Amino acid sequence: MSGRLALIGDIHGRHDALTAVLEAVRERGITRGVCTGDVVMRGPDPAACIATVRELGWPTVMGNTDQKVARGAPRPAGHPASDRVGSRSWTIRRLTTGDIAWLQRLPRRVELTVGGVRVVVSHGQPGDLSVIVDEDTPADGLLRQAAALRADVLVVGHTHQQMVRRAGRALIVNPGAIGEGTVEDPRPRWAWLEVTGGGPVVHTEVVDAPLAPPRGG
Ligand SMILES: [Mn+2]
Repeated sequence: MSGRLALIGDIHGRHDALTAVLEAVRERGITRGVCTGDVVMRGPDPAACIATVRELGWPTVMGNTDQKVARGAPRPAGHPASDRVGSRSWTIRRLTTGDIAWLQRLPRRVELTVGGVRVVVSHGQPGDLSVIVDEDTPADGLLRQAAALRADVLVVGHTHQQMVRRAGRALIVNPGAIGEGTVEDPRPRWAWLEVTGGGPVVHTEVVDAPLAPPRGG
């Protein structure tokens, strides 16, 4: 049993970065993938990002910024928060009702199998999409969660930090952010899962693309 799965997420309305990453995915010949959410907000191209992710058809979980935008009810035009590029209200105004409905329908969790390996995807900690999973998350807690979900690989987003950790026999992976890198390095990041006879292996990737620095938060 074998297979490969692209891991992308935290796109944050940056279609230039998304395009650069999907080109890198294509160059690897990978056709299957999942998205850890935060498709929109803060970047300038929310509608294009939704269109591209919908067209990919890859399972996508809801991120905290997707959830904020999915609530709808933007502030009135002319309000300072409405005019700021990438704000919640600004983002909502650039989306169709179909886009908003798509965001509202995003699941909190996605489960799939790649080459016999069970993969579970959640934006944050499974059960709470805003709770961070990172290098400091206690291993025993991760171990319990992975066991409860029967996950061989748990894929998360939210921190924007690329991470591959082991918790017992499970791998805990954050592919990093496409649209909002770290202050030190704003280049778009992604990862891919490879399943061979030896079990699951995660490869982390950085794309050399000239992108604006992150705006934090
Ligand atoms: Mn994010």
